[in-house]
Amino acid sequence: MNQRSSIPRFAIVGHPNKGKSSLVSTLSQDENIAISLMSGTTERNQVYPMRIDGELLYELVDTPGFQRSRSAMQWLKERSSSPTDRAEAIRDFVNLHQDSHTFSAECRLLQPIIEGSGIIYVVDGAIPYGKEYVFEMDILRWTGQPSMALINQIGDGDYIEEWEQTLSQYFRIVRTFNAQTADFQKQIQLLSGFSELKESWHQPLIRAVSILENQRVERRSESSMIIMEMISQMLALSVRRNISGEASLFESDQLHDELKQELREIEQLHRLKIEQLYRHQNLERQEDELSIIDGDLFSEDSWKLFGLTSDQLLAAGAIGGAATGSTVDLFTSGSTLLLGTGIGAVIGSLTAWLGGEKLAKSSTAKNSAGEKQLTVGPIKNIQFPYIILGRAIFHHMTIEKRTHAQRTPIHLTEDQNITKTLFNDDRKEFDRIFERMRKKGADNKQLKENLTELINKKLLKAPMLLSTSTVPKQVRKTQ
Ligand SMILES: Nc1nc2c(ncn2[C@@H]2O[C@H](COP(=O)(O)OP(=O)(O)O)[C@@H](O)[C@H]2O)c(=O)[nH]1
Ligand SMILES: [Mg+2]
Repeated sequence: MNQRSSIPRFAIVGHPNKGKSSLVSTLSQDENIAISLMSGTTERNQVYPMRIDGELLYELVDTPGFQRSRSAMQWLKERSSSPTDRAEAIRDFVNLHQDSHTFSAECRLLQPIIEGSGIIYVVDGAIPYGKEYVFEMDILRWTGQPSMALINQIGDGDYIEEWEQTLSQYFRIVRTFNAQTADFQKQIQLLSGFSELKESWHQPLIRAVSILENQRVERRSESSMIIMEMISQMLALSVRRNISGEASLFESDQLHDELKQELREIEQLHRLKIEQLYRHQNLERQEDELSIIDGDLFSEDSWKLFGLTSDQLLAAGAIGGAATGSTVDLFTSGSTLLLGTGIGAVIGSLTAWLGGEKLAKSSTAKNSAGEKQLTVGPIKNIQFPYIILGRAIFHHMTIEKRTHAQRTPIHLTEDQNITKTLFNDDRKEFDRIFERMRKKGADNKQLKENLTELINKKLLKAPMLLSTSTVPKQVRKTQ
């Protein structure tokens, strides 16, 4: 057997609009496959390879779906006289109708199956079984190729049991599978199911599963580094400019804006890195729907969403208090500039909790050339690393669980308890690292390594910590 023929290939077939292309997108991690309510979006067969690190694991053939299964079946029945010549009848059918308009959809979807592809038959579990499906299932059965049926529930209706009963008469394996939201485990289970369909697929698909599992671990560990780098950069960031004489309020304001802008850019850049790592290159972002995850790092929502409870703030304030004081206030009155406008209320209450600690301080000093400089930052606020880390973890979690069939903009549900839940168990460890970063500088190699490790653990646990009550549907396997 040559290398190519041992690569499992699956033809995804079924009625139009049942989520075939969605399934292909999810299983090939390809966001560029057209998914649409309009029938006929997939007009030709298209082969989508699933590759990881250049290795081809399996291939999926997206087909247009059946159009005239009833008349096709009629033709086949007239042609075949016994079960032994059915596969041949299918081949004849394709050869004869290849160029005709009438059965173009049927010919296209049968072609890869004749050539040895496995069959994945997709139905919509939200609508009831109808007689017209029987022709499709019969045709597929006649090909004699290994097959599996997937019930993809697109709407609210629930006819899953009815479908299971029917499908199990035609397919050896029947499963529910939401093509758009299937989590990693569900995808792995599906591939393992495929591996049972044909002996020569077993090894390659078991290998595919283990490569996918590795990919997941590696992506998390790379993400931890990306997030750590982001935090380290943000915690170390300060901006400065030369001034003559006393700094004006205007100059100070400008520098604060500059700091804020640079922090936002750092966050954006690292988010993009994580999205790219997960092969989400073109995430659609509708700003109004992205009020929080894509929202402003300095918006009130961010502070609330990833902010600590007042108890936690008080506790953390005791540690944080000792870490500050290295910067000199610009204004003799002792009032320090606060970052930006519009977050006054939040900052106000934070400062109250923190006993006067400010977000970013301004200071003046002379540089080595003897020039007077105004500096804003770095931000020493004890709350700050938790905000940026909380946002990063939630963003990562959203990206990690997002299938490539999902095309709606990403958004977060508002949950005031996210940070509390996220850092409930190991808050002290993070506190220690952040405190030392404030003292030693955020670029310390050892601290960065420790932080990466902690983040890595957190990325693994975050989905459990933040899980809602939605438990994925049980796998239903009929045989
Ligand atoms: N809610 C939901 N919608 C889905 C799911 N799968 C497909 N759809 C929607 O159904 C329509 C058709 O999907 P598509 O994958 O293009 O189906 P195909 O015609 O069989 O290839 C699109 O509007 C999808 O957004 C699913 O699992 N859940
Ligand atoms: Mg399609």
